[in-house]
Amino acid sequence: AKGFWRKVKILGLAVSIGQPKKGVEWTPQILLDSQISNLFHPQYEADWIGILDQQVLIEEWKQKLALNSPSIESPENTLLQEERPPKIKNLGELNYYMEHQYKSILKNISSTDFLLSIGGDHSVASATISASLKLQKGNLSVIWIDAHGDCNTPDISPSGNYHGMPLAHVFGLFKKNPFSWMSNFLPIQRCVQIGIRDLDGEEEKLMNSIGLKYFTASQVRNYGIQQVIKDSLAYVDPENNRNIHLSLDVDGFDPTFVPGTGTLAPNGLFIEDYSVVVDEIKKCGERFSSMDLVEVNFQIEKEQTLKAVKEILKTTFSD
Ligand code: B3U
Ligand code: MN
Ligand code: MN
Repeated sequence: AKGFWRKVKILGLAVSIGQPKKGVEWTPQILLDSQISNLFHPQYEADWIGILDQQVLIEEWKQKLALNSPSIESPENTLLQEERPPKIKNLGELNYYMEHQYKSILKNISSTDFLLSIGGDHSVASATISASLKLQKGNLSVIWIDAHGDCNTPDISPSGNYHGMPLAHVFGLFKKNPFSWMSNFLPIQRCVQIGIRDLDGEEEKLMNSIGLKYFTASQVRNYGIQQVIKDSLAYVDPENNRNIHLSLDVDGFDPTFVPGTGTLAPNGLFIEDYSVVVDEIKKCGERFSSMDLVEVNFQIEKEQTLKAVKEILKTTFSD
């Protein structure tokens, strides 16, 4: 839009403990070093708030644990550890990390800034969405691009990896909320997913039973992306008055476009699809208020993936 000016605050989320593969935690520093904000149209004034480093925060968490009583954290996990794997792997560490993330967003971002969170794995989304709900006084809808549902609960997750659960968590579907700082939840009808093509059995049943709206990658091909994003926005923002958060898991893209990600799923989206999505969301103007860019793993593949990430950012922050 002409004459549109926006402050973009970039928060690096160097965290990988929501899933088993190393590499995603180095992405924020690599993108900071590649001076990604030079790709943005001058109408966006971009600044890095900083990078939250899991190594530093986990060390801090361990020190606090040692100082306090040994039984302070995650009693559920320690009790059950012998019998079966924990329901959420690295629960104590994730809780500590994401509480910092949540508080850092509330401290550094105003409701008129655009927040760009760069992960890291997709775990971070429950905290970015929870913080954005708080900042926008509950007035928030979410467009979630992913090959996966990320809608497992601890009871049904086949892996125990939290990056497959953040959406179920932020919907308030966990039997018991393990994160005491998290108190803002997203109504299920304020979210739509696009690009879905790899769901777990129980997860799919849950998504269907709660009436979560999603478009599979094959539906995108059948209906066309323009129709899909128009329907999606009409569904989550029927009166054109909600703030929009875009949670972009790069495994939503086709592996030939983004090969550097931990869980590849064939037949995904391309930059042409994304460009249509973002153009449509940008019609919301300042109500397009935040975005996650997650699951980028340059350790798995760097050359094409860095090229792809630059194209994604350039497309997002064009005029
Ligand atoms: N649904 C599986 C796998 C998975 C979720 N998200 C990604 N992979 N990237 C799980 O572990 O919950
Ligand atoms: Mn995914
Ligand atoms: Mn995901």
